[in-house]
Amino acid sequence: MTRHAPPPAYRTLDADGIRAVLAAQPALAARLGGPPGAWRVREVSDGNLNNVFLIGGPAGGVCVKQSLPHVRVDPDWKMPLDRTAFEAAYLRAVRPHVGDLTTDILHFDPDLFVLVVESLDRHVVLRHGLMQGGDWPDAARAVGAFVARACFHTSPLALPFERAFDLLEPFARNHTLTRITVDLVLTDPYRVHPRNHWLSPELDPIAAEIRADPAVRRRVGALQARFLTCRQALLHGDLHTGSVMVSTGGNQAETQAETRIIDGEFALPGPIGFDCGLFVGNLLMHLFARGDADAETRILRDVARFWTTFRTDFTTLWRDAIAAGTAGDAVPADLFGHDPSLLRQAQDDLLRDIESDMVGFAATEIIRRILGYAHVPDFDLAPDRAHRAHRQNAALRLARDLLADPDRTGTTDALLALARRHAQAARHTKV
Ligand code: SR1
Ligand code: MG
Repeated sequence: MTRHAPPPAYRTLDADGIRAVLAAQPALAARLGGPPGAWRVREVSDGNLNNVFLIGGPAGGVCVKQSLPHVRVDPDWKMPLDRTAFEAAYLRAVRPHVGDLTTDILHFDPDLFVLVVESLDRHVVLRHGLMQGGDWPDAARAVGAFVARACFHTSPLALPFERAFDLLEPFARNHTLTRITVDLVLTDPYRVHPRNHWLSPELDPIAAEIRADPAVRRRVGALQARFLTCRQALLHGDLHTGSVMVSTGGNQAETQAETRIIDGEFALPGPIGFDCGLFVGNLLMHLFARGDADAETRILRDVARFWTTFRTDFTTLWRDAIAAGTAGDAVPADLFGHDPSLLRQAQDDLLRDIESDMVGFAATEIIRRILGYAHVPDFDLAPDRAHRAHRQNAALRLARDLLADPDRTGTTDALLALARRHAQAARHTKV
């Protein structure tokens, strides 16, 4: 799917171009209703890579996402267009298993690299909602359920290996975006590189410490190997809080708030703990960015809820498939002579590996979002530069400790305890 020069039919769409593309698709035109001239086109591009528009008509709305031949936030960084094709393929692969935890794909244009999905115009990006002080107590559970279902059903735990390999193979060619992850997430922060940057010289010592620590480097090497060699399931590949939409009005009083996982363009075969770790790492950064006791309670609650839901749902799906005789080739029940306790131990072993990967990848996500190329805006919540540096420093120290001692920190309980300790220490240190 990788192409380096835009195909002749490709052009970057403006509002009129979007109206023309939608008008040419009768089902989309009917969904919007009225004449194309009456459709409102609003650009809502927020990520680093693509143009995104919400289109509203008298009858309804759609969301249009188009790949650009470069990184959206850096036009000098040229890039092939195939990422929306991977996102469309990811949606097709997981939607049957996750239903309304993601969006319905309405149309994909392979010449324009335009993906049309349901409009989520009554939702906000979870990261933005959290930054505005909102609380979505069910969102972490929904993301846990999403990862459990999407990963279980695309793995050889659920499928004969031939079907799993056929499903995963096209995503192994998502080279451009996987290269971004290998470089920006898992490599750059551990070397001196011009793409790295951070906002305050106060972070120079911890950045140097992280780069120099042999235990950190050893663990990062192991995580790089896990990421590139452990093809457990089809991953979302970029599951941060900017890839989660929550319905507005969601707060403790609203129990029916909806959660949707979007933006699966980084999809690839990989270790399940990578998706878990990106989500958890972004939750933890929000905790440190806010820096108050209330955020600590809510975010640690969400981390625990995410993991508990993921673990419970994944295990249940697996046990149900075994009971129904439909499970895949990996860890087959008859290997254990129908000894249920031995089978449970084998399942616990695999879940422990995922949990330990989750903690490691959460740490690498924190480090790359503070010291690498693509930062998160959560730390802008700090009242001034000194507080921002202080909070980022605390998050980085947590991440460093998680990487340096994986045998002691590789469980959710250990992660929660250490995060609490670092958050409280940061609160009680004078800035
Ligand atoms: C050049 S892309 C930088 C980052 O933005 C995306 O959302 C991914 O997180 C990627 O690492
Ligand atoms: Mg994205």
